Amino acid sequence: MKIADTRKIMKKMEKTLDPKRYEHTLGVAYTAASLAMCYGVNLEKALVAGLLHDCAKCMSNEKKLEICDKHHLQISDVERQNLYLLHAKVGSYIARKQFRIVDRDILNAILYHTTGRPGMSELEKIIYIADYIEPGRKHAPDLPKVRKLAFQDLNEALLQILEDTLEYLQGIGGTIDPMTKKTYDYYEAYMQIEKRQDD
Ligand code: DGI
Ligand code: FE
Ligand code: FE
Repeated sequence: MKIADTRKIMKKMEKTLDPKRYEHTLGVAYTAASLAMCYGVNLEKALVAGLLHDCAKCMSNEKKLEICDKHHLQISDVERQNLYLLHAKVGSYIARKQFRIVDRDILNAILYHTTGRPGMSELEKIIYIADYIEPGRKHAPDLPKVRKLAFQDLNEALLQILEDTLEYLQGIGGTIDPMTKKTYDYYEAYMQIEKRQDD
């Protein structure tokens, strides 16, 4: 069964998002599709999650807060201090309600695309990584290295991005979401264990 009408989602995103965000969205969708090909993950799911991951990005803070309030989506302290973080939670909600996505993995990939989470699925990792490495991204450190790594080892790429993100946030004095830190700690330990098993 078809998961969703990707062309319809694309048209809707073109209307909802500003041109730069739409370009980024296409970049993420096609990068996610390439990673899905590389790792044998469902291609259509990667495309749909990529297309919808920032569907709430161009929404005003008031509107995001209103949706959270109306539909009882819990807002954490860090989210309240950094309202842009809410676009992931609200985006996942919109994907379910407005785009009728029922696939839990796609909804989680949208929900955790900004912070990650411990024990991410392959699809969640792919969206998290594609968001960071898509061709339109210019400013992150180590981009050529991370882009190559993404097609060699999903977990290594994930850990590198988490490390760079934490460093960036510390540098600008941004509040670190406990989930971002938890995800980093989890994959840092996970990779240590994996390396020890290789010895
Ligand atoms: O929506 P995008 O810009 O495409 O990407 P995104 O949803 O991954 O958001 C990226 C921004 O989120 C980037 O500036 C880093 C920030 N971010 C990631 N983790 C945290 C965070 N910001 C805060 N305050 N705390 C976090 O833990
Ligand atoms: Fe985002
Ligand atoms: Fe994004």
